[in-house]
Amino acid sequence: MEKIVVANRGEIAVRVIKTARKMGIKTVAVYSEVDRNAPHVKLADEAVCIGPPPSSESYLKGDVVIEVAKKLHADAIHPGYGFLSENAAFAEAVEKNGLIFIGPRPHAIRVMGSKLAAKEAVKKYNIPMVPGIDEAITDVEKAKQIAAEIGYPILIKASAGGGGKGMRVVESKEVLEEQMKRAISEATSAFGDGSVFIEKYVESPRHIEIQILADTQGNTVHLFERECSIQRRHQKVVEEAPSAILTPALREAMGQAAIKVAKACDYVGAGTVEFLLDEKNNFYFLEMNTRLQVEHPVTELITNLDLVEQQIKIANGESLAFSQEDLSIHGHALELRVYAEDPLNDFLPSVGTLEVYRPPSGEHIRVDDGFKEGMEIPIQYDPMLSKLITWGKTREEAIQLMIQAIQDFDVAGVQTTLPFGSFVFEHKAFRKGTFDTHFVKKYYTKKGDQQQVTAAAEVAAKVALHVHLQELKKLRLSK
Ligand code: MV4
Repeated sequence: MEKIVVANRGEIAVRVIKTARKMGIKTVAVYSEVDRNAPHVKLADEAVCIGPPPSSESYLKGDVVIEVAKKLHADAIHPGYGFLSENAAFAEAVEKNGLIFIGPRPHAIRVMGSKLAAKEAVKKYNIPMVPGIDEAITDVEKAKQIAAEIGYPILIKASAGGGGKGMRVVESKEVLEEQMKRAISEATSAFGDGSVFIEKYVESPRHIEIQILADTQGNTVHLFERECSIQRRHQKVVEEAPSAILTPALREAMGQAAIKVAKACDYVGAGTVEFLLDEKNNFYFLEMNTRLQVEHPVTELITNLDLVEQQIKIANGESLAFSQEDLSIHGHALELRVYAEDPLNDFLPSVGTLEVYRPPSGEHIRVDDGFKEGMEIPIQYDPMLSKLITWGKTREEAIQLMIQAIQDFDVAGVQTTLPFGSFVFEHKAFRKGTFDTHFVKKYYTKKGDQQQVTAAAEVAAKVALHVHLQELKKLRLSK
């Protein structure tokens, strides 16, 4: 592989380009009109403008990206995450044009893109799944019958869904019909596919996912778990590896289940198998993400592997250079997603110019970003500014370093989720590891956050006063 097109923008485009360079592979950036001066454009060996700012007219234009790759004689396309990364038709078109798609085969993307198809595929592999049905349902009476069998509360899910869209909790049979109709209509308008199914609702789950790698020779390994329970409205904010609560036995069981899920769809490349973990530590397969994920760095820091490098080697037909026995967990890693959002204003995007942007640096601090000071934050895309990642020999060390790194991160011009990060990492429940997916809803109030801001301001005022008085003293003494 000599040249790859990076079909993405922002931090992940920068991330992919850096590894390609390390491997001596040339890179081509594609960009929209609003990204002309973006870091990924400057970093790549070549860059091609592919259209106007809206994603639908630029970063989602698969045919245009393929044209660029052919014209510039690239060998492969790395899709990053989002945009074209989980588009089976795109992966297929890439292959048909004689190029390499750095990711799984179209078949795996297609199967895992449908929750019902995914359930069907893993059925014969004995993977624990939440009690429920594995086919689309439209008949309300039949739904009531099934719900009575599994017991309320139940959850109605859209087969094509993602990010919680088309999902409805149903507490009793009286509201089932209404909720089912809503789920179907939501799924139809959001995905053009109104297929819904029913599962037992797991009330206080943790979200644990397993990273896997599979080569074209049939070797599949897992790279342990990431804990992603700290999220708000299906948007992850904090991730860590390993989880604070998995035992070696549970880790091994989940790892083996993840490998079986990967085998069930003939997976190739880097992928992630999502599980729910209930209060009794039962785990259930949810879905598989057929891409490199935003939170992959925490896995890199505990395994000392470069996942983009692994993706490229696998796409190049190389077999994995290690087996499961060679892998182990080193220390603990945390990631905070720094969004240009205002935590005091319901996390609404905070638009504007990055007047000040000075990320922290130092040993065991990693910042993955795609912005520079002075840049305007385009409103057309995801408002994630950067990922702040820390590593420690222990979880406690990683947390302390993270709290320090957040304080040292200077951003002005827009509001960010940095103070929200401090709230999480200082929280007792987080420190103890006793949290689930309801953490933010349960503990985070604007008032609490404002109190923290006020407390910090008070400390700052006291320090300023103290310094001022010292200066006065010095002045008097020097007279
Ligand atoms: C669930 C669940 C409880 N019970 N399924 C949310 C998005 C999709 N990936 C699956 N999701 C869930 N499925 C059953 N049977 C709770 C969630 C869920 C969730 C899962 C992972 C991370 C955060 C979440 C937040 C709310 C609900």
